[in-house]
Amino acid sequence: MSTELVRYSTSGRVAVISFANPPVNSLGFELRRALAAAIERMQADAAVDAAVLVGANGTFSGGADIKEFGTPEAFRGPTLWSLNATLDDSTKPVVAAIEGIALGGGFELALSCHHRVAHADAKVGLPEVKLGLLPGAGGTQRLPRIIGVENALNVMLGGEPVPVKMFAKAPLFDAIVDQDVIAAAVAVAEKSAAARAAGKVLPRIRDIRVREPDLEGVLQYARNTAKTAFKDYPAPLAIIDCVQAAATKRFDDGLAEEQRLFKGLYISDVSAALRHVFFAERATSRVDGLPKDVKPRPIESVAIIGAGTMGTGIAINFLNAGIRTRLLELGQEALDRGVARIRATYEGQVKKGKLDESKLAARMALLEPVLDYSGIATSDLAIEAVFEDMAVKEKVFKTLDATLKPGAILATNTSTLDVDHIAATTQRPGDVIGLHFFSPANVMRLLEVVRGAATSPDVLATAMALAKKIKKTAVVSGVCDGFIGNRMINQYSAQALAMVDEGASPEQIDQAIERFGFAMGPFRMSDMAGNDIGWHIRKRQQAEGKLSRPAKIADAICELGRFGQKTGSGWYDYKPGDRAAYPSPVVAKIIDAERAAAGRTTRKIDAAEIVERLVYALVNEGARILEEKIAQRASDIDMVYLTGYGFPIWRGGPMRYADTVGLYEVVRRMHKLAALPDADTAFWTPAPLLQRLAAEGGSITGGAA
Ligand code: 3H9
Repeated sequence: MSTELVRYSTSGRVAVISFANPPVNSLGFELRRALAAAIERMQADAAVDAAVLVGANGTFSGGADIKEFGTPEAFRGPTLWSLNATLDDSTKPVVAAIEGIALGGGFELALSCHHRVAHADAKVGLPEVKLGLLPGAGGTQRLPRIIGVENALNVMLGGEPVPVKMFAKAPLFDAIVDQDVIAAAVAVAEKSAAARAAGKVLPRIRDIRVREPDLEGVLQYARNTAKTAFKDYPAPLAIIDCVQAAATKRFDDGLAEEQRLFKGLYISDVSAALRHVFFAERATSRVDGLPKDVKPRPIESVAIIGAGTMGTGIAINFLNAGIRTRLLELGQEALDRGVARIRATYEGQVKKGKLDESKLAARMALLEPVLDYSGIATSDLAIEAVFEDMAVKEKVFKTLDATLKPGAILATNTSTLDVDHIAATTQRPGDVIGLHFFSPANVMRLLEVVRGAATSPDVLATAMALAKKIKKTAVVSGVCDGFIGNRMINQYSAQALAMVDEGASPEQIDQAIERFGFAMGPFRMSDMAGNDIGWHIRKRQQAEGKLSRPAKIADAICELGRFGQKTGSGWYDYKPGDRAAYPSPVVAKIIDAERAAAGRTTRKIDAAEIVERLVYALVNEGARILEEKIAQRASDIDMVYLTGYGFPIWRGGPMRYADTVGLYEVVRRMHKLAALPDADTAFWTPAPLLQRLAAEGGSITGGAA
């Protein structure tokens, strides 16, 4: 196997060692072993004086094999550490020839070579921080030596791939070329071998001394920034510690410090969670049951029905992606308002320097305001974003069905309604799909793609491909009330409301869950989204006989017109021009009155209970959603919560969090919650899937707990 991974050839007296491990040449055990063997062969090969290391298929390497992390293979020798040490010990010069990307351990391998030659379009970087790690194969020690402390900190704390051209002035690269990188690297290798033959010492980054006159100041600034910007992440501070070691200790001591800190991060919950997110993000695009040969339909023009906040937000996504977009509204005034809202969004971006005037003009030129359905007849896709009411949606879909050309896809942006019912109102249920955008639709990354019972495979494939084009994280959901995200949030909100009934204040609840890491607690979130939305849903559920728990306090607040930020008051009070939420005496009075009317004895609810009840409400419903196959996999549920609901990314999402706690413990705590005064025992019955996995000692996300 190892011979397939590495190809050894020669160019004159230079060995060209080409390595491959598609798709990104990650440095898994087999490849490391093959590379180590090739370097040894080169050392012993009397016919060569130097070597070039090059990644096959136009890319150097994406770094250590993240799939190996958490398995014994990750550190099975030869490790990256020993591979780099072999290069340090090499008596012949080795040149890294970099095309495409050299990231993480891949870049660290290149830094261990004596020389580096890069293609002008290549990018290098140390993205370990995004996985909750630090560059653990010498990166924290070598990079400050070659590009300086401040630049190295920026690369390592930012984690983004950096175009090599940014380093044109640093001694990082011997050459940056537009053409044949291997030929250029061979030339550098020959020159270096000749210099060595003439008695010159081989250049090694490890032998350079770090020079930073204001080391203390630079490190202090970095630490202060890291403490505020990444408060729940341990990796950035560890990176700064390593850089300090690079600047103050001998190379080998610095390397030992780097390894020690790397190992600590490697076994941390935060890193395990972030690694889970890395794969979860990529797994969302895999759709079960979709034939391999299915072809997405071409989408050249899109129509959005409804020019309200949601419709215009959705339109912006397509305009940004360069897709012709028709915006339909039946009244001129509402249409004008919608167009003005889109323009104002772009103008805001121009003001902030995020967009230039020419792009603004180009995007607005793609927008076609339309007052009549006949104006959208030739669109390839129509997305309805009208009022959340089945009768209204039915009417829209009947009209769309009658107007749009055959083969056009009809999508609904409903957040709760039955997509199958909507599809059944048309003559083309196979062409109907749910595209549930989250507000603000031009900002939020999440898109729930709702697969109806009749949705055709190519319609689903089209939606997934289009989501990628408009840079959304698309998660496939089956049909149910609220789909994945809102169905779960209903349970979470129910617990939040129940805790207010039982004795907690909205601000206590918000603070507890925000300390856990949520971007916003349930009451602040409801005030932002609009309390009338939940009120409207509760009324519908009541009418359908589906309202399991009345929410008297929430209803009373809405009856006063306290819909949230947009009306200047909600669960909290707001001041004009200020988004800060102030505890409301009016709400406190309503709460007291409702508690008294219900004859309740209240109790103090501590932060730990608040967090458990909110998060386990999500977990339990998530498990049900998984059992019912509404979600394809637990990690999809996590992506919904990370990209749509402000769940702390470093906890990996609700399902991953449950695995971190341990499912046995989660179930045990649910039984405890069921035994509390006023508890809804049915609510806290663990989903059968959770019970089974807890009994088996299993995990729900499939990863190591
Ligand atoms: C490290 O190096 C630690 C060392 O410092 C110390 C060690 C001691 N491993 O993103 P894509 C897969 S930590 C395994 O869709 P793109 C990915 O899962 C590592 N697999 O493509 C996907 O698989 P699938 C530091 C990897 O073109 C496929 O490749 N390195 C790895 O949009 C395509 O990926 C990083 O953190 C990997 N390292 O972007 C780099 N990388 O098709 C992480 C990718 O089955 N990777 N895969 O879903 C990236 O940033 C992007 O994937 C990359 C390509 C820019 C490389």
